[in-house]
Amino acid sequence: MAQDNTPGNHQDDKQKDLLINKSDGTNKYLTTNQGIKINDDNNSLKAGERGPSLLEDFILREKITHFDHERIPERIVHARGSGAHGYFEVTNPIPQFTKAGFLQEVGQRTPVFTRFSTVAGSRGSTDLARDVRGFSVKFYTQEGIYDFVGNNIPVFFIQDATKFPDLVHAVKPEPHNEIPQAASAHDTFWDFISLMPESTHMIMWLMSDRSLPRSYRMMEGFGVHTFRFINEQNESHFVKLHWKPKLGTHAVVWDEAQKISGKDPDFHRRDLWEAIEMGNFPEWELGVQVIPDADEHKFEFDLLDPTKIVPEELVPVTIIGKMVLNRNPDNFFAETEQVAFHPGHVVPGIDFSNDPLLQGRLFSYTDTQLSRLGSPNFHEIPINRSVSPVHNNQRDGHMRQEINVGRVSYSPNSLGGGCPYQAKIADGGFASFNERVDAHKVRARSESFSDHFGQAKLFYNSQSQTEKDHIVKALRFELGKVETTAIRVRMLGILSQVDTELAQKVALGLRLVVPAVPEQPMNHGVSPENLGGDQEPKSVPSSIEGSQALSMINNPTVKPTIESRKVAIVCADGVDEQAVLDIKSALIKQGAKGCIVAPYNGVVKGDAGGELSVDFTFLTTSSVVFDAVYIPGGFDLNELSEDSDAMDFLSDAYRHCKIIGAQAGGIDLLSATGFASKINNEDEGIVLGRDGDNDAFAANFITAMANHRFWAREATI
Ligand code: HDE
Repeated sequence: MAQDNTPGNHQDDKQKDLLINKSDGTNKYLTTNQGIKINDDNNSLKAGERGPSLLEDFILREKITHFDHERIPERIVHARGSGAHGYFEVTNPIPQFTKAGFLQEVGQRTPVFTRFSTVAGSRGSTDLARDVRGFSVKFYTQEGIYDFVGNNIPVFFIQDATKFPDLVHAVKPEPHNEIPQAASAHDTFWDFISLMPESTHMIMWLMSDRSLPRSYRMMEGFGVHTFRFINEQNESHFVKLHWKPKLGTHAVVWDEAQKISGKDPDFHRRDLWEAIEMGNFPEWELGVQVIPDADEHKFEFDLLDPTKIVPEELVPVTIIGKMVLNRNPDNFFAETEQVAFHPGHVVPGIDFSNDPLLQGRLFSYTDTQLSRLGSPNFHEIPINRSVSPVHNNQRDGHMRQEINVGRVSYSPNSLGGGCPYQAKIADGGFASFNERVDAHKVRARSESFSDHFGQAKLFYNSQSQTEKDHIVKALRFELGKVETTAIRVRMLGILSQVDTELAQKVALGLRLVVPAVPEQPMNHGVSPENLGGDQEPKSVPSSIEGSQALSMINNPTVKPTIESRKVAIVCADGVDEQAVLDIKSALIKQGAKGCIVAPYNGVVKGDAGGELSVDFTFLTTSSVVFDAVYIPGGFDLNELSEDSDAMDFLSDAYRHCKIIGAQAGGIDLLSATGFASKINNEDEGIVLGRDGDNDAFAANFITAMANHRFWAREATI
C-alpha cells in the first residue's frame, strides 16, 4: 500500500518529536531537576566555612545521586558503536515482491538512524579491533518502525541461537583475568572455533581484511539471514538484503590497525563524524536478492542456514534504493547509546524465515533492552519512537512517559467504543505469512545444514593473492597467540579441509605439522555417536568456482575514487609553498583533503615568504591515519631526515602499501628512508614529480591513490 512518504515530511515529523525533548541550556538559569533556580553551584552547604557538610543540602544530594546513576549497562555484544541520522530513498520500487509502504514509489524518503559497531569489545575499546562490524538501520516508516540489524559480513559463526552465549563467552576477555580486550586472538575463542566446524566459513571472512574496514563508510552491510517479502497478493519470496557503499569496500592492514588502535582508538567514530560535518555524506545502495518460494530447495545449500551466502552469480543483487547519512547526533547517550534495534521490528510486507539463528534473535532483542534500558517503555525514548501513532492497552511500568487518558485499558471493551480496534490486512494490519508447518517437535538440525567447508573454499578461492596472504598472516597471528598447542593443531585440521596450501602456510608460521587426518570431534557441538553418524561435517562443492563479489580487490563494481580520502602533506620551514597549495586544491577538487604535518605546531614558513598552518605534528599524528603521503620540496632536508618520528611516518606509509608522492627536495628525503632502494624500482605506489610540474604530478598522484593501495609492494608468502 503506497504511503504519503513525500521527501521531507517524515524527517520533519521525527525531528519535531525529538525537539520536544531537546534542551541546550543557552541563556537559561541553572536549576535543579525540580526547576528551582540555583544560586551557588560551587560550594556545598556546610556548618561554617570549615565545618562538615550538611545532609540537608538537597542540591548537592540531587546532583551527586544523578551522577552516580549516569551509566546504564553496556550492550552485551556490539557495545562499542557510533551512529548517525539520515534518510532512505527509493530508486526502484518493487511492489511485485513487497507491500511494505516505504518501498513503493520512486523518490519516497524515510528517515533513518544508523548505528555501526564492533562486537566483542567494551564501550571504550578500540574501533580497529579485528572483528565483525554491526550495521543497524532504524527506518521510521509511516507503518511503524522497521529495523535492519545486520553485519558487514554476510554469514555468521553458528547455525542455532542456542550456541550464541557460548560463542560470545568464548570471544570475550577470559573470565579469570579479563584479558584480552576486544580481541579474538586467545585460547578460549579458538578452542570453541576449533570444535565448531560450522564456523569455518565465517572464520575465513573474519581472518580476511573485511574485519579491518578503512571506514564505516567503506564497508558493505548484510542482513545475513534469509527473510521474506510479502506482496499485496500475500505471495512470499525469500530475500537477502545487501548495503553497497558508494565509496567502495576498503580495508586497512593488520599492522596499521594495531597502530591506529594506539594513535586514535576513535578512528572510525571520528571518520564518520568528520565526514558528516564536512558534508561528505556517507551513502549506500540497498540491494535485494529475491528468490521465489518455489526455488527454496534449488541450491546446494540451505537458504535457512546463516553460515551460507547466496552467491551473486546465482542470484544477482537488484538495487532498490539508497541511504544517505547527513546529520550527526546531538547527544551520544540519548541517541546512539539508547537506540534499541530488534530484527523483530518489521512492517507489513517483510517477514521472517525459519532460520534457527534468526528465530532465537527474535526473542533476545526485547529481552536485552529490559535490562539495558531498564523498562518495557524503551519504545518511548525519543530515538526509538515510532513516527506512526501508537495506541494499545499496554500501561504503566518504569518511567512511563505517555499519559493515557480514560478508564479503558482492555479489549474487548464497550466503554471505550471498542477502541483501539484491530486493523484488517487491507487497512495495513500485520499478519504473519501463513506458512504451513507440519512436523515433529525435535531438537535437531536438518542434514542440509551439514556442509561446513564448501563455501569456506569458495570464499578463499575467490580472493586475490594479496588477500589470501593476509588471511594466512591473520591466522598465524591469532593462532600464534594461542597458548595451547592442541588447539592450534585442531585448527590446522579444520583449515586443511578448506585448502591444503592455506593450512600448510599457516602451519609453517607456527612450526607445526598439518594433521594427516583432521580431528573431527564434534559437529553442531554434538559428538558423532549422538548424531547417528549421518551428520559428519561435509564439503559440498559450490556450483560456481569463484565469485568476484567476495574479493575487495577484484570486485569489479568498485569505482576508483579518492572522495573523502585524507593525504598527509609532510612539511617543514622553507617548504615549496606553491606545490602545497596546488596539491591541496587538486585534492579538494576530487573531494579529498590534504593536511599539513610538520615537526612543530603553529605555522611553517613557505619559500615565498608565506605561512601555512600546521594541522598535526609528527608527535600528534601518524601516517596510519592517512590514506596517502605527499612530500613537496624546499625545506631543509636535515630537519626531517634526522627526526625519527618523521622517518617512522614515512616507513609506515611504505609498509602499509600507501601511495607516496614526492617532488624535488621531497625525493631527496625519500632517499634517506629505509626503502630508498625501491624508489625507482618499478614501485608504482611511489609517484615522483619534477620541481614546478605541479599539475602533472597531482594528476598522477590522484590516479595512483584511486587504487587505494599498491599491494604489489608486499612480498608474497
Ligand atoms: Fe545480535 N544482539 N544476536 N546479531 N546484534 C545484540 O541486542 C543476539 C546476531 C547485531 O547497534 C544485542 O540491543 C543473539 C547476528 C547487531 O544496537 C543482543 C544472536 C547478527 C547488534 C543480541 C545474535 C547480529 C546486535 C545486544 C544469536 C547479524 C547491535 C544489545 C541468535 C545479522 C545493534 C542489543 C545496535 C546486538 C543478541 C546474532 C547483529 C544481546 C541471541 C547473526 C548489529 O540482544
